[in-house]
Amino acid sequence: MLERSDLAENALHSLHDEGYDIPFNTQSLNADTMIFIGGRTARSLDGDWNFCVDLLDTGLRQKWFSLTPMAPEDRKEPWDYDPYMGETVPVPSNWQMLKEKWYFFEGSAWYTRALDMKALPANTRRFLRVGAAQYDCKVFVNGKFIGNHYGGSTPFFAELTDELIEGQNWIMFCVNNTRTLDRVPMRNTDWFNYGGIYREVAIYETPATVIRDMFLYLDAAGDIQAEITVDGPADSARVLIPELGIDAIVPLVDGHGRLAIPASPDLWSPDNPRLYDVTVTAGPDTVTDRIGFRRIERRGTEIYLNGEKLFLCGISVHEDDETLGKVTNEADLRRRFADARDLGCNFLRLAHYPHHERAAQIADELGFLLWEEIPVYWAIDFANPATQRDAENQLRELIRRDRNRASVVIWSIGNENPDTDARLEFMTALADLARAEDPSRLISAACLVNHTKLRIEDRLAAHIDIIGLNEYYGWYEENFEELALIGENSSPDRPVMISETGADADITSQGPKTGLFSEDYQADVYRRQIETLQTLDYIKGISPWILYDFRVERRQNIFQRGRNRKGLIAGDKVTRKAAFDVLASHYASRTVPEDSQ
Ligand code: GCB
Repeated sequence: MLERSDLAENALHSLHDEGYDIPFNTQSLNADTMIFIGGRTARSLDGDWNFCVDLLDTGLRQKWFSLTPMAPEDRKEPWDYDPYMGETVPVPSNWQMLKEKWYFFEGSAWYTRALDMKALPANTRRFLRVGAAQYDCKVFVNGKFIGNHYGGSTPFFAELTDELIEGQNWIMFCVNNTRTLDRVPMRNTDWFNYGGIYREVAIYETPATVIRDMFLYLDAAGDIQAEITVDGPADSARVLIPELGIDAIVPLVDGHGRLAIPASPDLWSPDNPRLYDVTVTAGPDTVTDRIGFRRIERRGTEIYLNGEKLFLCGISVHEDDETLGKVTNEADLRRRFADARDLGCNFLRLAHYPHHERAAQIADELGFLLWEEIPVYWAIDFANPATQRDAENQLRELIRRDRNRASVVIWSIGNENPDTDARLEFMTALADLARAEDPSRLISAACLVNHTKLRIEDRLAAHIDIIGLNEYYGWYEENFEELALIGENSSPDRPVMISETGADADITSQGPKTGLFSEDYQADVYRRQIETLQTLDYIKGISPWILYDFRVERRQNIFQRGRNRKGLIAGDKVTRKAAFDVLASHYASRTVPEDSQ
């Protein structure tokens, strides 16, 4: 047993120490270590990585990361795991999708691969980027602990300038997807707890002066605000938008600078998804992006896009696939938008956590509006400062990743959380943080209805711009008439959107022909919902639940069989259910100009 070796200071201590993971929970890889990657060349580390599941955290207890690569015949001790040889898995992937015996595995898993590097050129830095790892990811390079990241769906970076050597290096990740009481989300969710490194991993080389962040948006006065953050010596940054004739110098103080640039861009909208090439240079570093400029506001109970009233014809989506799990790709994302287009949508709710960054890039290009969300879902340890730090960091990482995307119009800070004092304080801080990070978008959350008093009642509503409401009249709430009563009893002072509604339908041969879980029943719920919601004039959008059926552990009746079947399209992402057409014809009727009705 490795506990005898000099890797462990004391054999028995390492067997008995239950604080073994504390040194590896620094959360030092966070929003502050991000760099801007638009226009940079990535060296992909995707592909086969050595892999081992580690239910008991033996690897952290025994410090597997400090084992030195050695031929088996030269070893003096019997290693309990060999990071350098054995089974491999592809990255990105979720281990649940690779082997049946890993389907319900929750715990740590180790990923290891070699990386050959050339000598570090002068004045160069190196950064590792992981697109997403669910949930806690500890990074080790050449036997050294570099830091860890909390949050299953946002990217993180580790600077490796001083760590990578010329020749062969070893990168190791310990990824843990255990559901715990202090995490965001907590232990109980209505989606599958996928594990692993499921988005791309890459190395970036930058000059010594690196542009960490750039954020361009149209402000209320009609100027383009440019905010730049640079790490390294540079007095100014240059912003170029050739098609707008913009060539502006942003002075930097302590690496930060902001400038209002007068401009008259052709405004981005779903009908006119106009994007501009933007280049930012600071000293030797240059980054690029394609950015659309638009204004989203709320006044009274209305939402305005570029000064025009807006109704959000939406659909909610999870990041889930029958064979890939949470891994997505270009074709999968484009199919999603094509289906949303067929439905007549101008809006998608990307629930319940940050989706792959390509989603918003494609939405920018195709002209869809987006709601993006962090997984402050159901119960959260709202009174715990560590949980709050985690939620705030995930929100910051999401906003910094996507705040140049014109398509993203709403940051959602939570879903169906109980209205306690601790929650109000926690979520008000999130709303404030979102506004501080980004004044150019609206804030929402799925709020609560008082089902006894039959009215919208949630103290959080006063702190957000759009009141999201998840309601399942016709499904969980059987008395359908109450939906109209909630409408009559509520007089919100800001826009409301139905952020979820729907019903399950199992359209396989095992599904019922009538009643709950039948295709007809689902279609009928949609008909009745549409009829009732049309009468409530403060409702400014709907995004029913959900585009595709998705995998979830907690649904195990004979029709669900491990799936939430509220999709308008089955889990094959091809077979449309009758409710698809019901919603499509409603959205088609809404797009007829009012004066021709
Ligand atoms: C909800 C949740 C969503 C569930 C959905 C359902 O209210 O926000 O995550 O999947 O209901 O199907 O019950």
